[in-house]
Amino acid sequence: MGKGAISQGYWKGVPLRTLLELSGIREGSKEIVVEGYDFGERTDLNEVFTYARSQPIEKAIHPDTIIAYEYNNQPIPFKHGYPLRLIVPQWYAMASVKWIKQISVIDSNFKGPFQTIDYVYYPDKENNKDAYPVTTINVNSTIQKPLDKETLNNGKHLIKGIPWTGKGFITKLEISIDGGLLG
Ligand SMILES: Nc1nc2c(c(=O)[nH]1)N[C@H]1C(S)=C(S)[C@@H](COP(=O)(O)O)O[C@H]1N2
Ligand SMILES: [Mo]
Repeated sequence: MGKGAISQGYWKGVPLRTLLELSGIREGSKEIVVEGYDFGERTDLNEVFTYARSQPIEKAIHPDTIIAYEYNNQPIPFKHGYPLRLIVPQWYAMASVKWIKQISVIDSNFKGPFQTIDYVYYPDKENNKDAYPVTTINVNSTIQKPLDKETLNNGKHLIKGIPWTGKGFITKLEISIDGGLLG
């Protein structure tokens, strides 16, 4: 990891599910598209797009998928999505659309560039073969202590860190001091 910043906070909102229960969903519906107010010209497509992303209905009705209106018991700061922001737990942050303008139920697979061009894994560098969208957060961890390049004296040292994952729970922690060479 490079100089990755991590933050932690408390989001409060209305489950997207509650809104969908109120509106109802027609048979044959497939995905929920959430669009933000921000827009700009994409130089690759020579067209103006708003930031919009979709998720399958099954994901959208998860009780933790919320339309947030508070962050740490305060209105969401503007740059983080004021007044309303989608929060999609377990998925990388690109799914959590800020500055919500519109929510739509569609009966197809949304093909917006922010999920068909950007935020896509391209296993084959040369072409689009086997490309698939970025969704669930992979197992990851960060070591908080000792610091990178810190010089340690002989003796016992406390190692501190945080592991996380989008799917399931962290059940086991392993530390290697030889880059995993001897396990
Ligand atoms: N409307 C809108 N929502 C968005 C984005 C965006 O460009 N526009 N960027 C996404 C991406 S890629 C990330 S990493 C997060 C960043 O959220 P933050 O500014 O609260 O850290 O917002 C997501 N939601
Ligand atoms: Mo991002």
